[in-house]
Amino acid sequence: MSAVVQSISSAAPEAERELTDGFNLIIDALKLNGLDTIYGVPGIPITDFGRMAQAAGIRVLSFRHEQNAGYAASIAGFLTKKPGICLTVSAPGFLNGLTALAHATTNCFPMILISGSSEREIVDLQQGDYEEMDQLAVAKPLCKAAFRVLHAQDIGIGLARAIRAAVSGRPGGVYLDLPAKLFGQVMDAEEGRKSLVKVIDAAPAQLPAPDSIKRALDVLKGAKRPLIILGKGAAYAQADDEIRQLVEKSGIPFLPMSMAKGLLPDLHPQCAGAARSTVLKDSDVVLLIGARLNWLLSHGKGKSWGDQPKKFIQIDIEPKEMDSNVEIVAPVVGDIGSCVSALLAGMGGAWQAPPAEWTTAIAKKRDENVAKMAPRLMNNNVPMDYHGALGVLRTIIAERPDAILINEGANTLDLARGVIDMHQPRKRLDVGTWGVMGIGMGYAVAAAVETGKPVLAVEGDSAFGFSGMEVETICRYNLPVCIVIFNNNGIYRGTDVNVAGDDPATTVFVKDARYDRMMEAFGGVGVNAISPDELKRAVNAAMDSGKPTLINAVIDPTAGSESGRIGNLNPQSALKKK
Ligand code: OXT
Ligand code: ADP
Ligand code: MG
Repeated sequence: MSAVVQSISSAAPEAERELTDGFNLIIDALKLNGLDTIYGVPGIPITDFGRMAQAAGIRVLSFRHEQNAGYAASIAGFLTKKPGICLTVSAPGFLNGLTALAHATTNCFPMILISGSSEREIVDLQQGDYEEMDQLAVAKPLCKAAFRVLHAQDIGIGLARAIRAAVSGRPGGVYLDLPAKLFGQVMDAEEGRKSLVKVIDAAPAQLPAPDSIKRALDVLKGAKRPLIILGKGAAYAQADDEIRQLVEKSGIPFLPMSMAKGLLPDLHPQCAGAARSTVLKDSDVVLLIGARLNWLLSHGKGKSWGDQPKKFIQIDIEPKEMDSNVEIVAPVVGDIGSCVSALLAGMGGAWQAPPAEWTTAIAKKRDENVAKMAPRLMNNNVPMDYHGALGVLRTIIAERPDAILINEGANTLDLARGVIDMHQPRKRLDVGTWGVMGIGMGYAVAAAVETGKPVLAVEGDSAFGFSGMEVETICRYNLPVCIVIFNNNGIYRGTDVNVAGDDPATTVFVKDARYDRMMEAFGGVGVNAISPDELKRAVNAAMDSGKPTLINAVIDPTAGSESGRIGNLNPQSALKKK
């Protein structure tokens, strides 16, 4: 039911009118479009709006910092295919949320950042209003679309445009600017109701051209060493059955990008995750499904891809993505569900499996790598190394395949990605396209809220620090989140020394810090674990109880390497080597 703010009566009873206002119209518009959760931080001018939204049945989760609320909204978008909503105050709150909006856009997650803003007349004359900033102009280059609503009667259309922009085509972040004055604007309730828009078919199917399907199948048929790469776009698309059918019917080995792990289980016989270098180098035809040829795939060229000629087929909803780094010989533009279905239909009944020589070579490499890693995962060393600790977590995720794994850090990220097998789609959430630190607690809150599943957040000690205050949020909402901090006393390692003075080196933290006590401060469970056995017991207890838990896992400070597996990206000073 639409909210009605008041009824005013003039002298004549027939002139009695129901009124609504900006506050209520925004709430009604969100609800009408099934947007039932808001992640944000209250304050002028949106405090009352948050209260009223909560009273109207929208779940409003208050964070300690807008960036974390924004990351929560971004991953809510990824998990649900509906735009995640982040709500902030003006200027500084807006800017705090903006990093997450840019992150959503970069990662192709649908999200709407709604920020209150100060008085337009004063802002535009730069007369020094409270939290003055031309937020629309600032947001524009960092998101997919940006809109401002000045009149209550435009709220419905404004939100409809924001929703469509966020979820249609390549999903991304949208900014919606709501000046303070808008909230209190009053209008006739019936007119207000009529002004709302229920967005129909916000992300319509985009069918691929039949020629593009034929071309792709022709290239695939000619392959001797084909490979399918699944990216997080494939996970986002929720076309899990079609993708599985394509992989299994074709018999082609597949390589999951990190957030596509589990789309088909990592233990699937066709999974080439543990033979990554081999398949990139030696493949002759590569079918990309919802994965860009960006830095994470070495731009499709160079040493990682070997010197054999490659042919790329790419499925993507964004036509401009094609040929962005190397030539795409068979672009297939459309939504992944439709494209994969069309490929399946075109494959017909009899599809020639790839040559056994290729698949057995991959299986051999994979088995070698797995066998090499296996004994390292079983160690019970004190202090723990990454492998000992991760071996335990890998078993826990295998036993609880529907739990959501959140992962950030450098070594903590790169090693966990390889060690922890995923078994179901969209269960691994991590730093994404930018390799950004700080997604941890925001993602944890949203993952728990949106899915109702238990969450295990595996965090480097540095990574955790970017959003650590949200442990209070996790306790406040009593969410089933277990945080494991791989505490090696610093960024990459805890052993750096400043050779020139008394200050600590730039990458080290307070030695032997007890992050578990942060959790206890807010009523959650804190555990200090020094061995893999202790870690296992503590995580299992947390996952069984569903109580907010933080485990300080003490990791050997010498165990990590600079920047994990991407140390090659660090520029080097030639002078240093003199
Ligand atoms: O085939 P080969 O032989 O090559 O072997 C490969 C696989 O086949 C094999 N493999 C397996 N073997 C056996 N069994 C299994 N199951 C298996 N699975 C795979 O293993 C190898 C490797 O496989 P992988 O990992 O798939 O392959 P590879 O070559 O690594 O893949 C390349 C990439 C690029 C795809 C991959 O490396 C990747 O996805 N990397 C992402 C890296 C990333 O994003 N890193 C985060 C950023 S690092 C840095 O920027 C940090 N900062 C700066 C900072 C950031 N980021 N953000 C902000 C806002 N401010 C500052 C900071 C501050 S990290 C950081 C904090 C770090 O400290 P922490 O305390 O948090 O963390 P610690 O390091 O733990 O201390
Ligand atoms: P990864 O980092 O896992 O390699 P990327 O973020 O680079 O994945 O790529 C995701 C790609 O998926 C983007 O190019 C995006 O346009 C595309 N994409 C997202 N959703 C869909 C969809 N429903 N259908 C087709 N392509 C999609
Ligand atoms: Mg660390």
